[in-house]
Amino acid sequence: MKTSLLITTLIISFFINRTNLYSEDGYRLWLRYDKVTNKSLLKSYTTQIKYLLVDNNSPTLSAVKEELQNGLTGLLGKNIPVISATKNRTVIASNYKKSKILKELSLSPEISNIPDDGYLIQTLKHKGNDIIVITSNSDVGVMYGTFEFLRLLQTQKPITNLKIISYPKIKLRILNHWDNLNRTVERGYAGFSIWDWHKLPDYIDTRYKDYARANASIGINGTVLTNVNANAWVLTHDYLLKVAALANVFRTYGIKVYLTARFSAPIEIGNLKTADPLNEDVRQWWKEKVKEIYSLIPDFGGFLVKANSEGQPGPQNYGRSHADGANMLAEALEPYGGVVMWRAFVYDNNIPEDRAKQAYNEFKPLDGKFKKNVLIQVKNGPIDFQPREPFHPLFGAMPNTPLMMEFQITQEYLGQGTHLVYLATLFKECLESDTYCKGKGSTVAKVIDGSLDNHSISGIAGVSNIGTDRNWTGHLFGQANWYAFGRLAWNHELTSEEVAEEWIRQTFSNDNEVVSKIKTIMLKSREDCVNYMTPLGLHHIMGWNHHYGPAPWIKDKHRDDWTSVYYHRADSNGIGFDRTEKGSNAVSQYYPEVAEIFSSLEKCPDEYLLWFHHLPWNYKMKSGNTLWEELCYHYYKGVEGVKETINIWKSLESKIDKDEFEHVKMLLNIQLKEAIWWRNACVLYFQTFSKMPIPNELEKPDKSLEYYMNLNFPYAPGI
Ligand code: BDP
Repeated sequence: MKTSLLITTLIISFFINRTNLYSEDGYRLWLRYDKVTNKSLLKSYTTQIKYLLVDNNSPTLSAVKEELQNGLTGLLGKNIPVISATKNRTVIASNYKKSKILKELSLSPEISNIPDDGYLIQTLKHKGNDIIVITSNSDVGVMYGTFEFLRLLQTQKPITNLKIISYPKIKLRILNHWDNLNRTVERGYAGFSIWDWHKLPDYIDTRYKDYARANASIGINGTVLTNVNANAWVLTHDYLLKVAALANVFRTYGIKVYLTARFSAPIEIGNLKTADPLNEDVRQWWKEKVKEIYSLIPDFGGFLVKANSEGQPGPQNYGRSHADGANMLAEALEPYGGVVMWRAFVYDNNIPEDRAKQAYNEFKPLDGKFKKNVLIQVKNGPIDFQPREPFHPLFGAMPNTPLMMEFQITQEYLGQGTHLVYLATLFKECLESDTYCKGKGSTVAKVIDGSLDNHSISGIAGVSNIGTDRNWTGHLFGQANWYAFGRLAWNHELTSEEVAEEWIRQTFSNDNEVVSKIKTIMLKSREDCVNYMTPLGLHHIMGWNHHYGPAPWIKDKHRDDWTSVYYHRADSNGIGFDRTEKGSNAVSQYYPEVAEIFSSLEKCPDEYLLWFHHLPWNYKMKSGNTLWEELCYHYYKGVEGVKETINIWKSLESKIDKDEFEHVKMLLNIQLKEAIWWRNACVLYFQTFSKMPIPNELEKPDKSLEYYMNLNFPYAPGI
């Protein structure tokens, strides 16, 4: 009797502790499908979900079936049989246009009007049977609905009386991989490129499918496989076969592939003497190339182009405009429905003009001159993915051209691979900015979703943070930024908080303490980072070339616009870039309502102060502090923020998988070290100009400025 009791106890405790034995490596991302922990919800789910019916066949619907089977088996802890005729408590996933079964049900009439990618999830009674329907007017819409349904269960939401209608606000939701053919990743901090070019097209890594699943689960429907600093070689026939092999995997999940087109490809791989976009042979070469691509990849998405920027070739090499270049490619792609995403990230150190103004100057006059299948891809801010920038003045300035948003998910300027910085707040800050281009409420979001100017195409791109690291993104919390990009691309009205909460529940746990504490950490993380790196509107003061760590002292390089002193302009009189009328007048590129705010010292938010104004060190801030004191307080506050994050994280030790807990803890310690490094280096450097003391109550840097200036990182990642 006693031994059997002991054995029973041991078995029970084995199962209770099972989760502790299993160590989590992050590979499953937010698609973990672990068994629902809330007992009463689990019971309610298992009574409502007894069978699964996926009618009609297509590769996408097979993938839907597989996902639902795996997902439900995991979440409910039991197998859900697949049936072919409706029974009580069936989940039906089906394309409305093709389904006979659904026609018999009294589905919400709205289904007929839901745009293709959208879906309806509805609970219904039919002939006495309770059923749950996931449907859409397209197969991929059924897939998006499926992932939403699984998300409801993963985040432990009730599923009785469902009627969810959802469709994306933006049409092209695209990841940009800055991946090179040798598998290095420009600004990548999560290992090497996941595209194993050498073994393609014959070897299909299982990661490709998991990559596609993850993207489909958040609505991403396109991927640019190659770096914007492009290599023409990817357009050779052998490489196109490799691209086609990837496209074959992604197609099932509604993801199109795109490539970066190197403007000089006709010379480099086509034996032509020129790449002049108005030259007939060049135009013909691109047409032939595009034809070849579509013969291999019938649903090829199109080209992303970086031209005449940072040394990349482009139409201006031949005295032609960006419109000439973009239109040549657009013409070649047009018969097949492909698009050109032409980047507005252009600036030239030979032009004696504030770098922040150059893209606008170049592109605004071209509004209306692009072919219908061209989108202009604009970075969120006018300089370059800094921890904080005002929105790019091109948003709202080109009403006749669809403008795409380009965000950077990889944290080139926000702590790279080791800082926990949740970017949804940065994305939202930009999307919600009011351009005033059509009066109050003309937000950047409405410019890029096409609603303000009735564009038929719209797009948003995120520079990927994905690599070969087992957990995909290096830092586990990097996954949250991939997730947030996709979710906001689908629906930019979601709040940063909602997205964070979804991600936490799917990634860590539905435990309330875990959810609320991690949410606190995530929501403040970007402001902490701005504070310890570039407070009050400072920008571009990072390390030379690798962009790792602080280096506000960078000067005397071959390009002024790649130095730090160009941007902070600190001297004994003060600090900041005067972009008002008295300075570079970059403010004039904004609509008057916005320009007035940024120009005025009273109205300009502290967050953008030194972006737009050069001010004396003893300038009186709204807080009553001098500018110098305020700068110090912000730097110190940033560091305190990271300390606070570490304490919150530590308090969750018993509730987080051991390996994940340790992984994040170690990275947070690195983040703290680096936040202190940023703070000390910047405060000491700026002090050489302000000649003012660090406020008394703040601890003094323990190292000298010289020490920081002598640090060297020849092997920093990402270049
Ligand atoms: C900069 C990166 C550089 C990219 C460039 C771009 O440092 O590696 O090539 O952006 O977006 O921020 O083209």
